Amino acid sequence: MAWRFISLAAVVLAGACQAAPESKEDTGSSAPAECTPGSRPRITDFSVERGVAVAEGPTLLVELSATDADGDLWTYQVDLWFDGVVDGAVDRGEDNHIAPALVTLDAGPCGAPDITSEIEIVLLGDEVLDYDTLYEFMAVLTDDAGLESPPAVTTVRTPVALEGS
Ligand SMILES: [Ca+2]
Ligand SMILES: [Ca+2]
Repeated sequence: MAWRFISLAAVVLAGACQAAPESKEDTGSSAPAECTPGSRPRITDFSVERGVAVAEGPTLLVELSATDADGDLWTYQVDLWFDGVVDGAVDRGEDNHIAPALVTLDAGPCGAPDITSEIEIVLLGDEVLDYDTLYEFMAVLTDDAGLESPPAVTTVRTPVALEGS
């Protein structure tokens, strides 16, 4: 189906390549030896806010932070779903799914334990997301190993239509 919006992803990587200064006293090299694959990522912060108006229409700004003990968020994907019923849950359907592109960071295995992602959604029309309407959004983050985070849910009221649109 043709989506009436576009998505842009940007990322700020925090805490990359910092060996956790835990008690184990290795000499020499650091993090990788402690990095055991297989932990699920966890979303630590998730918000959807009204963004700005660009030429194509008003935008929503999705901000999401996540952490993963095994540091494999150097490649990850954020999937979003939305619905209009604020009940703390959103079905994983196809018609209510927004799938921004995969994000790949310049960090080696185990080098990306914490990420913050900003995704801008441009509302190009009212066929998918109505203007000036309260929606519930759910995010699920998938790490490099394909492990999914537990879902995070938030709400946002979409912007009003631009003049003349
Ligand atoms: Ca992981
Ligand atoms: Ca819901």
